[in-house]
Amino acid sequence: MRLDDYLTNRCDDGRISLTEATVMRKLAASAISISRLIRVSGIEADLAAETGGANSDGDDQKALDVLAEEMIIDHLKHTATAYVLSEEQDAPIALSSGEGSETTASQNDQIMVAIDPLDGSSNIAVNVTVGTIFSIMPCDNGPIPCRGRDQLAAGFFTYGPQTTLILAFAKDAAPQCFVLDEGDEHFVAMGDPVRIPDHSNEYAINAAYAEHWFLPVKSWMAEVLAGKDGAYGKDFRMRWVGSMVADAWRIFRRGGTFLYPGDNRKGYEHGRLRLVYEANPISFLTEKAGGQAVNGSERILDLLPKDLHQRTPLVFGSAAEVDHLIAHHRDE
Ligand code: P6P
Repeated sequence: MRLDDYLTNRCDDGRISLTEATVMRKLAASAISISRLIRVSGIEADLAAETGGANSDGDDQKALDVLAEEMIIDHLKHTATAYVLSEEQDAPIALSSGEGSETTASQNDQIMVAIDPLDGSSNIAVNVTVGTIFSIMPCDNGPIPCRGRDQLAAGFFTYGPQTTLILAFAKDAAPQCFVLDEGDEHFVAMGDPVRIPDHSNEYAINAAYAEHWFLPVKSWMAEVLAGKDGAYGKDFRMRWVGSMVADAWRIFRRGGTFLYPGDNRKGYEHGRLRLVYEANPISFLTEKAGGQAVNGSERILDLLPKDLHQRTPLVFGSAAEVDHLIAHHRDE
């Protein structure tokens, strides 16, 4: 089934609003444009070049980061999107209040979209999968991000060997995966709704920071590295792409656990990832898929955002392995 029909069906049975369907269609259209742009960026190297600026993360901003954001905003302009909250901007971007909107959205049907326009963009120059993460939220009282549990929808696109999308709406029982067809025109559903297995033998963490981890993560890792002779009774393998959307896509397709914990490096006490436009969308999808997503001891989706760019430690994936980490936090 094509994404367009998938959205029409959900509109027809009242599970999503016309606004949500329209915004999703526009996000998909922007992703197709970004996918094409990335593929030629290797040819036009200046696209992957740095702009000399930095984003809120302090990351060097790439020309593609800025272009991706511009493409998304241009696509969302004529929808009932009141604000875009972007990793690349210090403050929310107000879009025209639905003027010329393609939907007859009343003021109270307006929504806002939080985006990481190009997650993992430092990998573009070396041809590693990157992606766009999005969170669709209600906009009842201005550009104030809601708790992750109150998102209307969330998902991410990956730009790699395939261009893919994983998406869930609030009333969905599980996320659905899609892949862009060979003509680069339509996202087509991939099999059944997603379920993350409770148990897995694959974890993703940047082990280069091991000496900086806090005790609960060190204890969890010691158990994992003990393999079948340890508490888990099985051996594990490690993956770390350096692009969260790539690690996340693998976890949604075959299970596993992803950890970007806080550590004692300066500025990393709360990890590296952002709550509003990285952790919340990923955690929304994770719980819809039967997995767990925590900051170590608390459910990510319960955290109240206090700042658009606030960081949070993030552990998500197979429920049993995340449970073990929670137990270590409780024990410590
Ligand atoms: P490190 C990319 O910049 C990112 O935000 C995530 O996509 C990725 O998982 C992480 O940072 C990589 O961080 O510290 O391993 O370079």
